[in-house]
Amino acid sequence: MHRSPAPRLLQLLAPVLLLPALGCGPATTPETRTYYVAAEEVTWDYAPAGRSLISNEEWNDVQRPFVTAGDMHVGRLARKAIYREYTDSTFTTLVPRTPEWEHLGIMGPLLRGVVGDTIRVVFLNRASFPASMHPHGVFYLKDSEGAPYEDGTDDAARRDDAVPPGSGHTYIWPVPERAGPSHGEGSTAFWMYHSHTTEVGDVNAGLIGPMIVTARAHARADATPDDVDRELVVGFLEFDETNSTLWRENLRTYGKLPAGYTPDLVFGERVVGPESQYAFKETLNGFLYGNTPGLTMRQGARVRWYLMASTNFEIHAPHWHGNTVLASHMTTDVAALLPMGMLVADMVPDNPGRWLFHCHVAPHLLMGMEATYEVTPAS
Ligand SMILES: [Cu+2]
Repeated sequence: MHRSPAPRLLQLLAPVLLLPALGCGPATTPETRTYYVAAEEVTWDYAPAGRSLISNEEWNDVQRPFVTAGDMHVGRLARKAIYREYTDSTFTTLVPRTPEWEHLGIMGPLLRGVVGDTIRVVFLNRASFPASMHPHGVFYLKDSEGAPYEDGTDDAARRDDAVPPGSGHTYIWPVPERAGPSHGEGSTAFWMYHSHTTEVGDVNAGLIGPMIVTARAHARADATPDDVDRELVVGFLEFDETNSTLWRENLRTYGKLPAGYTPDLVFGERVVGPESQYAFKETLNGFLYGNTPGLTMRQGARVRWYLMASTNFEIHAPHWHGNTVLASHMTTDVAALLPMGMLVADMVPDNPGRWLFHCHVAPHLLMGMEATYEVTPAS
C-alpha cells in the first residue's frame, strides 16, 4: 500500500507550525522550495590548470601517473555524470554558479531547506544509464527514496528508484525537525544526496551533491543562516574510475587497454599490481593537486565549512593549516570523515594568507587530495 503523505506530514511539521503560537516565532514561514536538477554527462578535467598548484610544477614522478592515461586507467580527463541545476522545467537554462560557489566543482547544486519546508526536486535523467536522487536526513516516502531494493512497495512507489535515460521523476522531501540541527548544534545541519540506482557505480560516476538545512529561527528568506558570513562545501570525493558506471566507455575513450587485452570488460575489473592505484582519483570537489578553485574567506568572518565524503572503502582526515575550527564541540585542525560521512566545522579565521587544506591519510595526500584556502586580511 502506498500511504497518503498528508497526515504523517502534518504530524512531522506540527512542532514547526506551532512555533509562532508559542511566541518564539520563526523568521520565515514554511514553503516548498523547488529545484530543477538534471543528471548529465560531461568530460571532466580533474586538474584543469595542467599542473600541481601545490608543488607548483607540471607533475613530479609521484603525481604524473594519476593525471596521465595508462593501462586500464584514465588520467586527467574522464567522462563523468553530474547533477546540474536548471531554472525551470524546460531544462534549457542552467542556473549559473556564483563565484562564491565556484568551489563546488563536480558536485551537484546546493539544495537548501528550512525546518518545516518541503524540498521538491524535479529530476530529469539525461545520463546514459538509469539514475536517481537519494537524499540523506530529510523525510521521504517510498516514492521519493531513490533506491531500488525489495521493500514490498507497488510499482507507483518504485518510479523513483531507477529513472530511465530521457525520463524524469519529482522527488518530495519534507524537512522535519529531525533533519535540522539538534539542540547544542549551530544553525544548520548538513546532508547530501546522490544516485542510489547502482549506488557504488553512480557515485563513482559523479552523481553526488550537498544539502543544507537551516533552523527556522536562523533562516533568511533564501534559507541561508543569518549567523554565518561564509559557507563552503568540500567533498572529499574519491572516484574509483574502475567502479564508475561509465567505466567501460571511459577506458575506451580516455584510458588505455593493455596490449593484447581483448576480453569483454567486466564491471569493476582492474589490472593487478601498482598500476591499479592510478584509477583512484582522490579529489576535493573533483579536483586534484590544488586545482579546487574559490576557497576564499575574509579574516574575522564567521565561516562554516561543510565536509562530506564519497562511497568507497575510505576514510579521510581533513586538515586545515593556519587556522582552527570548532567541530563536534571540539577545537581542532584535523577532522574525520567516514564513507558518505558529513561534518560541520566553524572557523573564524584570524590568520590571513593562503593555507594548505588537505587529507592527512598519507596515500590520499600523495594522490592529490589537497587544496589551498585563502584568507584575505580584514582591513
Ligand atoms: Cu583521504
